[in-house]
Amino acid sequence: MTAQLTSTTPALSYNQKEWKTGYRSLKEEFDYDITDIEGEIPAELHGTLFRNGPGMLDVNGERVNHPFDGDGMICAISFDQGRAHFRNRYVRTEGFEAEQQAGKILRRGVFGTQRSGGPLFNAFDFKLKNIANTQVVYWGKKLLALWEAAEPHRLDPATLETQGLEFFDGQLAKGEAFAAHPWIDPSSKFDEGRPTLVNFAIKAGVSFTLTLYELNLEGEMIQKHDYPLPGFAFIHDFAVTPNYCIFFQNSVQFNPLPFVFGQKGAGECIKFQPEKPTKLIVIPRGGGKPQTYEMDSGFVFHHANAFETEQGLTIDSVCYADIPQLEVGLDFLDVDFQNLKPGELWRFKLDRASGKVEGEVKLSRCCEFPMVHPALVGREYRYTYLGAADQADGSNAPLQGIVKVDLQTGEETLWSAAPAGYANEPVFIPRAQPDASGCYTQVDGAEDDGWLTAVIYDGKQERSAIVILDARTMEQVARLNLKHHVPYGLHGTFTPE
Ligand code: 3ON
Ligand code: FE
Repeated sequence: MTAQLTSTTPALSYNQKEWKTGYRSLKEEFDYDITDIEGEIPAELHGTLFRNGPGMLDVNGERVNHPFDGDGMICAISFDQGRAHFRNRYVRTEGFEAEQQAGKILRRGVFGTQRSGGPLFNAFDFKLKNIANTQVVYWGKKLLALWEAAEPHRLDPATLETQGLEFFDGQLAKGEAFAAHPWIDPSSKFDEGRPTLVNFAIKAGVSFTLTLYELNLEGEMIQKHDYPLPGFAFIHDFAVTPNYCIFFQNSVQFNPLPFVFGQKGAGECIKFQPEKPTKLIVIPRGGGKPQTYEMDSGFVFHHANAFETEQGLTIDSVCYADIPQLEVGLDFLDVDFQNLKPGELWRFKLDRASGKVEGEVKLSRCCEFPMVHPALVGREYRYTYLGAADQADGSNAPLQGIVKVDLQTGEETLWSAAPAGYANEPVFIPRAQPDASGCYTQVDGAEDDGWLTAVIYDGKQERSAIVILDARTMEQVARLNLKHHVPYGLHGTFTPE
């Protein structure tokens, strides 16, 4: 037997000083062929990985209060015959242009960024700055940059130039939102089995409204339904199955006064109420009556997937025991990771007959940004891939790896970039070619036969790389070193065109 030395304070896999440097604005816009490549880019990998995230985290040295308030910057990494090209460009939103021109912060942000000049300049200013920073999706021959509380911005897919706000032929009214979490249903019952894009919006106010949208392959809106939403709602994502849209209405309280008087952002006035249940809202996609169920409280931003079962529904989500919020007045760069509750992957099962929802932890390693095979959205599936902490002990930490979870066996496989590397959302790209629609509508071969791509920030070299992993083995296939850093991003999509 070998004696094991145990320590009560295990060494951290990350270095907060290095981690922080990933949150510097990227002020240049690049356009170049990537030449610094380790390993080989698979020759069959063809298409573009679009990513969005807050790239501008200060205006002339005046910093945003929270990274979610940073202006949206799109990266496009195109793969063709073993080669890759990088391009990044800011979304020219109205607010971005005005602030860059003025050289100071002119708009309040939802997460506490204030206009220059103190609370008096912020009180009674309820305008939202559409920062287009959360997701980017190519649909109906349009590239759309999304932010959940406003209209999409349309971009040129080749140059990433901003073309203006998108209203889908007048189907979206000015001021109406189109959330940042669309799902592509690989075979929609509402369009003769063709793929459709399903999305939602929350309209805040004295009373809240939830809107569901469905767009066909041509980008035309084929369904739009409004539902009243009782109580205050902060809903970032949803899940979709062939027949339903599924929402978790986390139990939160909103105290508008600090927002009204210019002291806090609206998002900072939200308080989690762990003693109150989360509402599970199930809405028939054809426009029927919503059903609401109650479940144990928890805070959910992202859902991995959902599918219909004989008993009801199964929903897989990243769930927190408390809303991951910063202490007011604390610089987000000084966040105490260990003090926050980690995200965990949960499986929730709704039994319609009893109306009961049972939850079970599927991965207690700290994780976020779940991803699944695109052809299995809304269908029974086996694998999900997430950004994950390096350590397996379940404590909160920055994401430093990509984890594959086998939901059938419970097996987890980690690829880690620790100690210098920091990860975010993985995007799964099937090896098999998409069908004529340009969508992946079927699993051709094994569900995990494909690649995972992610942007990894190296805190020692202070620059980023794109990694390509083999999703079957979770081994690195290639690492494409960029010439600069990319600030930690949010979401992205792959388009095989
Ligand atoms: O509920 C009302 C309606 C509404 C839509 C009030 C409101 C003002 C809060 C609101 C607006 C919400 C907005 C604009 C939310 C934006 C969210 C955003 C930009 C990002 C969310 C990211 C979520 C996660 C989980 C990120 C995780 C990041 C890491 C693990 C680190 O890389
Ligand atoms: Fe999100």
